Amino acid sequence: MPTTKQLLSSAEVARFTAHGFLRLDGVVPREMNEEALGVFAAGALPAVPYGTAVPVAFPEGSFARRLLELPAVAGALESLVGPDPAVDHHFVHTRPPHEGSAQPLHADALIDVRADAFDVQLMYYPQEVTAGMGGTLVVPGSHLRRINESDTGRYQNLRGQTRLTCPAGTVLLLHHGIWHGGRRNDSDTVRHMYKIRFNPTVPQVRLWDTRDVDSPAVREELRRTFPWYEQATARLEIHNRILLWRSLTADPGFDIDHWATRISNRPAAHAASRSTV
Ligand SMILES: O=C(O)CCC(=O)C(=O)O
Repeated sequence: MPTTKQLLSSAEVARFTAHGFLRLDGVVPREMNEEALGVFAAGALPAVPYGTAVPVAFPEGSFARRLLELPAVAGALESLVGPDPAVDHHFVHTRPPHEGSAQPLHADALIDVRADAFDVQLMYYPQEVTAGMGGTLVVPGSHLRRINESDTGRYQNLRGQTRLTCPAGTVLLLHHGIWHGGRRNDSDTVRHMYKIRFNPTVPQVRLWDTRDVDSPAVREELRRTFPWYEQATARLEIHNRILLWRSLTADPGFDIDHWATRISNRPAAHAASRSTV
């Protein structure tokens, strides 16, 4: 049945599962981008207690609520974190012109070992971000490599990292574990990025348009490796994605090249549990 919401496809969710982020270029209209710059410059965002429901955090008609109601944003968010997520926190990150130093590479999380749930972070850029403005650095495929917040700060550059340049009105949706950092703003322009972190309130299972769930594109996305991966450890990254995909699709048999099946095969344990029934 065709969906009226702009939900993501399975291939797009698989891409998110492999990359750890999804990019929606220029989805916010120009008038809203102009309005945002005024709202952010005035520091006029309300304080939101952790775990507040979206309608309470952002009343109808507020800037944030309208941002979240844009069909492309609403559909992608619902596909990843589900309907009615809670707002963990929100913040406007402002990089002043010629600020002199970059933010160290980090993840916005302590070691987080959840294998079947994740928070989604929305990053919204109301201006065009040029190379000189120090766009957000993201390390694709880093989100499932569990780290402790800023312990990655000693890494200066990793092969395959991306430094965001984008048109005004771009939104990124990121897995909470992604390694990222604000780069140094060498331009004459203040750069704003508005971030909202969302906690799921429902199991993150088949929340998107699953009509293409068996398409070869899904496996192609999940197999992807990134230039900074070690030769062997790359397999662990794919293994972790398999586990996440099993959980997201409620398909405990999903596998790539038998990797997860092989290392979870414990016939003796199964036989013992059968004999106690
Ligand atoms: O300023 C940026 O581009 C990124 C900042 C950020 O995500 C953070 O401080 O956690």
